[in-house]
Amino acid sequence: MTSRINSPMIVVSNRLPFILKRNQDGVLERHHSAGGLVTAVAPVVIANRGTWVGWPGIQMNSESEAIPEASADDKSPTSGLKSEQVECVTVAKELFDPYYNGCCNGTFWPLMHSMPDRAVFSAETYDAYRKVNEVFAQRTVMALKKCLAKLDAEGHMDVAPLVWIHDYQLMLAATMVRRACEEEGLRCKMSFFHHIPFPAWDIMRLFPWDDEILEGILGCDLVGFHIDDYCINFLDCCQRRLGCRVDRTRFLLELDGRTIHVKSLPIGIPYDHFAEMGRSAPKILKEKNQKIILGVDRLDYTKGLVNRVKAFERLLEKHPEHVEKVTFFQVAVPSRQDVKEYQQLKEEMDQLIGRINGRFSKPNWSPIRYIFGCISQEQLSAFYRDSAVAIVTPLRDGMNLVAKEFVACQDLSDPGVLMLSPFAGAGGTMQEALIVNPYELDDVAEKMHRALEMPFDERLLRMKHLQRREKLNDVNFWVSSFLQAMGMLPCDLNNNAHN
Ligand code: ADQ
Repeated sequence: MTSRINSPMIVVSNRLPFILKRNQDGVLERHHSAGGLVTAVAPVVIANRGTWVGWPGIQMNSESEAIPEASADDKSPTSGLKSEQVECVTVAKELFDPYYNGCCNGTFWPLMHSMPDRAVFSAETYDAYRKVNEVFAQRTVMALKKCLAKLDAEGHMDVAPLVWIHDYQLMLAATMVRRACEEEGLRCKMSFFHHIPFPAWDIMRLFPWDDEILEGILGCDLVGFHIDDYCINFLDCCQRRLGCRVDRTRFLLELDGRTIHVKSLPIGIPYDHFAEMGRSAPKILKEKNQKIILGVDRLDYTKGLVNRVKAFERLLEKHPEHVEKVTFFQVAVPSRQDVKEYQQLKEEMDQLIGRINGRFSKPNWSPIRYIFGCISQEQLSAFYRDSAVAIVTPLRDGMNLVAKEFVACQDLSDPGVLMLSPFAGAGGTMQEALIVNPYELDDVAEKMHRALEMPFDERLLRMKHLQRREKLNDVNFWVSSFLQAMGMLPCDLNNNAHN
């Protein structure tokens, strides 16, 4: 169901909800970009005459170069998004690199994941971050003005558009937009959703300009995180760094006479879509009685891939009965390959997997199969369904959607087992998973053994509960919970989810 709200929505995210590519003749074409956020939010933008502000993924020829309409055979969720509903942010490469690779991925990503030793603090890249946020804010204000002009022409002077800013790449934009609105007398409601963890005060304070970041986010009326722990960390930082008055029971805080709501809004997946893919995807080929332990992640140091592979090696050492019976299948999606840390991680994985395969392989069996690349959603769903165990063991993760997608694809006639880190946001609610500390390699190995040996009845009981919860708390529920928190939806549209 597409949520109909009374106000147009302006979504602001680093990337547009589709990818732009040039064909051989240099003409721009739209390509589908998969992901639950796009699937859930694009229909709301389309149905409510909204706008999406973002970077198109390529260098445009000029600021005024036209965005193409969707092609006639485009069946993706963004096909109904007209080019006039897209506000394209163009930034020169010299500025974009220090903003994106430098500050977003080199500073905020490790800092927010509580890995400060990996974070680089640089006045230069942070300055680029400020400037790029300013460009996004200007584009957002342009979109807002267009929106208000239409509303005013139709006599809807009482309707305030909703601006929804996404993620750690844009933490300063809200305050910049608010300032412009105050100066120019523009009306809007503003919200921010943070997709990754928010760290504790003693980590956040390491960032030399932490006060600007906190104030930047507080330009909003509603600030959303995946789980309560991140909300509490954020409230704590605002109280201690900015001296805000904070209500820790109702998650409210005050700044300059304004009240800001902080709320946990755990994201879900397009559950029915994955469940259908799980039913229809062709079976994967594997030897009879062979079991698969599956890992699916972007190749990122927060995802705990190295620990996981080492734990699998211990499993083979301690439980040799699994040799030739179990294969560890890891899909690692290339990510941020311009950043040195990510190149080093790739080398480390290549060497580690090469060593373990060299040590344990038999003529007809290798312990680890490793894909460094993307696979189609259909293949991914088949692997989710046909694996005995999914191992989702990030060292830290905002939520983690792979855990949820695995659950949605399960066939209850032979359900798999989910192993999950407590340091993922998902670890807090998916309690029927086998919860395992990714730093404790012996325990990970033992729990792999337990998962592989788990009796059918226990697998079924755990999986039934997991499926029920994820189906109720899907991505559409997430969007309507958000809209309700912004006062955009009546409560009865939002009454059916449980833990
Ligand atoms: P990510 O860090 O990207 O997201 P995650 O939540 O696991 O992490 O999402 C990864 C997505 O990529 C999944 O939807 C998955 O299906 C897809 N994917 C993975 N491997 C793939 C492959 N080989 N081929 C095709 N698709 C693949 C950030 C935060 C998370 C948070 C999300 C949403 O870091 O913590 O859950 O945003 O808020």
